[in-house]
Amino acid sequence: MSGLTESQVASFRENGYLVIPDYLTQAEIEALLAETNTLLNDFSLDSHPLTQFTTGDDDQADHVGDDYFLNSGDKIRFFFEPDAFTSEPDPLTGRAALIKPKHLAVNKIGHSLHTLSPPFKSVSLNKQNAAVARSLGFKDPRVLQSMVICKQPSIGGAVPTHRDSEFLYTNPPSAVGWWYALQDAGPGNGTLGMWKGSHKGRKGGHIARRFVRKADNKGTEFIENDSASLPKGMEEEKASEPTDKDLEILNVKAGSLVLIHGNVLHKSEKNTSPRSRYAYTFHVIEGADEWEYDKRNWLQPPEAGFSRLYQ
Ligand SMILES: O=C(O)CCC(=O)C(=O)O
Repeated sequence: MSGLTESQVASFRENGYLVIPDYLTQAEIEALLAETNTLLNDFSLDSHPLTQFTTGDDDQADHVGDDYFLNSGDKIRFFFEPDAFTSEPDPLTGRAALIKPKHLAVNKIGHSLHTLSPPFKSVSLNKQNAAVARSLGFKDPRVLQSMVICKQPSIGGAVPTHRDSEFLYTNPPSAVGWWYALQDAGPGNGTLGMWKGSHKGRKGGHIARRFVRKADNKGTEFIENDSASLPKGMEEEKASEPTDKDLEILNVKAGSLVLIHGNVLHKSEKNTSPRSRYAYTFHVIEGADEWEYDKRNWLQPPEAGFSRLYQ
């Protein structure tokens, strides 16, 4: 199985991301969309805590702090769009109520599709991805935090600017995101915006803050990072702070893979269009001994450890 070409690796190292069109076959795209629709239609609201998902900074971080979220690392769970609810609580239940059918109200499904859903597992833990990881220099790549991000028509929430290693921190940083467009994603329906080269540098690319579980395990917060903030081998690379002229708004077709360096700054806007923007993403971290997975990360490994990509 061939991995990335030399020029693809060079482009990833230079820009901090790489778009590979037609990475998934049409049959794979259809199988993943069918599975997504089945999951969205079949899950039950009966015992659902109606957890809303925001990746917002600071004051919103508590919203992703309930047990339903914190214990979802080895499960398939459903997180709602904040804009899918009434603004006032229902007088009978005392809770905000859904104003959309549930399949149009979900922000994301996560976080272990790569182990629990056969179609998602087969596009995650496979030889092609192992070859890509080898090209990127991984010694013992481990897969974690898989999810479908739905970006529902007109209410699909924005994802604020962040670096993935802030959330899945190893010391030193090693995360890379695999992001598959399951539908066309472009300006208008909440596609990815990437700051070219922002993974590098004395300032620009540093992991300066981290998203962690609070000490009492009740909720999450951002803290200052006082451990290594750049991946091995990048310590000497210098670049200036990213500016908006470095921002590329991706326009990608369904089936494209976007590889996202864990230190690169990126975001996505709210989907205000009538077209959904389903994407499947998982992350890879270095599992070899010299990289320590942080015990305060929101997602902790299952007993058997995170899924190996090299078999
Ligand atoms: O799919 C999106 O809108 C954002 C994804 C993202 O930022 C991530 O997976 O790190």
